[in-house]
Amino acid sequence: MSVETIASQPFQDQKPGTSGLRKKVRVFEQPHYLENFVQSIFDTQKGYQDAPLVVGGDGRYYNRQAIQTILRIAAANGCGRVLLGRGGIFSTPAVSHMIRKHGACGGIILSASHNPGGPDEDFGIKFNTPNGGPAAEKVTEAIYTATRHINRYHMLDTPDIDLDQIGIALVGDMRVEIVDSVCDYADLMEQLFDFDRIRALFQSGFRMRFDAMHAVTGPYAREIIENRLGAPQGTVVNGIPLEDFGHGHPDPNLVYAKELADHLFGPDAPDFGAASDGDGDRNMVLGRHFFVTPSDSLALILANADLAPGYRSRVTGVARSMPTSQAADRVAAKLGLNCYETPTGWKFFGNLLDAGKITLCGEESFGTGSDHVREKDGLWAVLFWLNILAERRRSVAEIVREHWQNYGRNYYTRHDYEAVDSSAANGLIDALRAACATLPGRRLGSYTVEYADDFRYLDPIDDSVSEKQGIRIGFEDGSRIVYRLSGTGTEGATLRIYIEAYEADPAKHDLDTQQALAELIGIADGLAGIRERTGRNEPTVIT
Ligand code: VG1
Ligand code: CO
Repeated sequence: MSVETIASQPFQDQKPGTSGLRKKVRVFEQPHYLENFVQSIFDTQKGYQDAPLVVGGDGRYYNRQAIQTILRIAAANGCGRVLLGRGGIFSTPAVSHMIRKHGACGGIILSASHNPGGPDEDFGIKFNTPNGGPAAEKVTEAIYTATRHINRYHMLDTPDIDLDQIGIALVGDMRVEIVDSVCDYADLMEQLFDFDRIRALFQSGFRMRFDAMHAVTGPYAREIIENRLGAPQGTVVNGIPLEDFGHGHPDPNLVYAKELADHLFGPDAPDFGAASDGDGDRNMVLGRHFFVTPSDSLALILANADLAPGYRSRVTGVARSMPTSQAADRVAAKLGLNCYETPTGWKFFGNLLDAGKITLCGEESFGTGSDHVREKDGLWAVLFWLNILAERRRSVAEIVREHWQNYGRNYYTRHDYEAVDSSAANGLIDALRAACATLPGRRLGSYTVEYADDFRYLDPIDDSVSEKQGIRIGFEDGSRIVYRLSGTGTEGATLRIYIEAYEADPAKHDLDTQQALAELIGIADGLAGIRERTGRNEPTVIT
């Protein structure tokens, strides 16, 4: 088997964002584009000669082709062994688990997460390190630097292998073990949660709908929720992964998972509803006629963690990304647990999890997880909720309202302006950054600014510093406005504005969120000059 060394040259735009390299499929299809990035991983990482490499993706368009390319490059670089999910499928949390369970040198995940798939849509590639988590900034920087200097890549000239046959295939001398994508992950879930109690819950007539959005979690949810937990067939809907997600947008929120939301707010609503995203790491949780915000979900899981066997008496602390509401902080304070604020993106939780400083973590963007893997985990969050519901036997709405009574309610919303002109978006953030120094002490409507800064994170474990992580404006009563630009979009810039207000009084816990936050929303618009700078009159998506 001959190794070909193919002359190449750098592309200018292979910088990984919040969650890996994400571009249009058309960009990835350019000659040498994917090859350069994959070679840059092998040029900068170690250990692949001895330990296995895990490979899999969310099944979107270009997944299969990319995998064949990756295998040929891996083999040519001397990688000895690959663990590949059947059909090229692995959810992101399942890859993380496989890396950890099999002592792998890392993993390559093919996904653009919640972004649409198809020939004219998005694709993505991400490298995870031996701890199972997304590569830390210094690793992604090294890969990026390598892409800027690359002048060749190594590749084997071999035929495609059959990705659908469980067993062992050879690419040159490299062993490709094609394994069941679901089994190991489902076993892990069974160790963490009380499956007997959840089974009894379903036997008692409890009804749920899980919407897999034609993305990667379909096979996982069917095996766990229907087969192992005994929920009726049909509990999982849209369960077959499709290359274009059935023309959908596999983003589990009230806008893109509208079918599920309508069902949960409709006349025949079941007790519980949930959805996951393209690669299975996000979750949305709904009760009958009730939406649980991701920030509240994190706080509530923390407050109820003792109900799940895998977490009983062992939670050390929690971390949330900076724009996530401070609801979890209140629980941590009351329970005397560690609490950390990190920049957006799961990679920042890795060190805290590895060091045992935290057990649970989450983001406002429908991401929740724990130390069981090093990624956020959609189905895990759904199972945690099922475990809580199975123990408490009360409705989702009752459980959340009671939580607010105990801890107060953090009203929370995110306004996204998508595909904004990049220089206008950068100008807006630059102007806010410049204004930060003048804001403290200023009165804006009924609010007084306490602090204003561009968030800078000092990692408490390895002392690395991440600058410019978003503009935070904190008010004296604990309310906040946060502005940042997305690092996952593939068209222009996406401006995200996060708004939060705390309400202790239970008599005021039933307001409409947008109304409760109306004054702060007006302040946020005014401070940033959104209309003038972006030409937009309203957000593209309100969550
Ligand atoms: C978004 C979210 C962020 C999340 C990231 C990856 O990033 O805001 O919280 O970690 O997506 O999620 P940004 O930079 O667009 O705001 V996904 O489900 O890749 O796995
Ligand atoms: Co995702």
